Amino acid sequence: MLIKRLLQSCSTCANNDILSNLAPKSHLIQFLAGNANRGLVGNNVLVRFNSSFSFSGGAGRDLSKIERDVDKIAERISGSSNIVVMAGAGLSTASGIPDFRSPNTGIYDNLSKFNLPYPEAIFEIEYFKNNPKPFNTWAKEFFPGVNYLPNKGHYFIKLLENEGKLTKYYTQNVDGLDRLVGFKDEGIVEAHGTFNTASCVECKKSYPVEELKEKLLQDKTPTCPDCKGNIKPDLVFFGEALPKRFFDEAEIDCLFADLLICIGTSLEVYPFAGIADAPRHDTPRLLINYDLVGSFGARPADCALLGDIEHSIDSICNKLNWNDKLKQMQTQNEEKLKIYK
Ligand code: CNA
Repeated sequence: MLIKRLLQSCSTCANNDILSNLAPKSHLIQFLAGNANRGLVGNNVLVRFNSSFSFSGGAGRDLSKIERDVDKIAERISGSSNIVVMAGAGLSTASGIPDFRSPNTGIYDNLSKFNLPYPEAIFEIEYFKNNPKPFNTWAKEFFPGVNYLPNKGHYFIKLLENEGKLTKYYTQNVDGLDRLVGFKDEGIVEAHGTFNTASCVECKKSYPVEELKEKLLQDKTPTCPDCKGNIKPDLVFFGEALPKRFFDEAEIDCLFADLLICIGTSLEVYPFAGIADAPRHDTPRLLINYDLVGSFGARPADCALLGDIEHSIDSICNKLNWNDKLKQMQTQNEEKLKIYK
């Protein structure tokens, strides 16, 4: 939809170039970069859309029209070499990290002790400036490298990269588990930020992340030595801008993708969720999630494995004969992680 909109706003010449695949990639990059602040992924601050208002939910979803045969899905993966993966909190629930919205286990259902005015307030910048305690308590538990290990889902995405099939991995997660399976800067866009750096929310001065971690683990509230503003890790809160790389790279990666895989997200948080709609209309899209989300089911080449993510990954790997490779990667990496602990 975004690409269509871009094509409509593009000159006839460039439009024809794109459609006939003759446009040099550099020309497209320039064109898209100039338009990056428009369109579905173009709202550059983090917002949550209620699904009833979302661009993509609702009409057009039809489970009977979605390919769900794992043999066919494995064939698509096998035949693809420019895969874009987008992931959300559901990818990490098998590691023990709760997502936002799952009933009973999700973070939003377990916030009553903080007396928040509404659940999302815990990740809202204006709320944090006045009351950092709820977020700091959450961050103490989920600081990367403290309590949790990557699971099969993370290793599967890394295996796609090792097999030369992955264009890029876009994640909303801030738990750092992707880094623990070996993703380096060039292969991953952490669209909602990272725990690797920290800064003052008022004067923006950077703050040593080890010091932040130490204070949070001791239940202290770190403040800026200069202006006394509250310190937070550089995660993107609701109301804050996403990193520039997200806008520079997501649309172009999706335009050239031959498969989009969407794992463990409710597709309710924008602009990240817009990635799902950014590939060409006939580009295959695979959803791996408990439930049908976003616009999945509305396009001709949509497919889905609905159910537990690790179970779905097992069945794909079975078909691709990747189970041994994945197991070996996991075992070797976990040995390494033990050494570094
Ligand atoms: P969400 O809105 O909570 O959606 C998660 C989705 O995953 C839902 O559709 C669930 O049904 C599905 N799901 C959960 N577990 C499984 C499973 N085992 N198998 C199959 N499906 C499953 O989370 P989103 O990521 O869509 O929301 C975006 C927010 C959440 C981003 O801003 C993240 O930064 C934020 N978040 C991140 C983490 C993390 O880093 N691990 C944890 C919690 C929240």
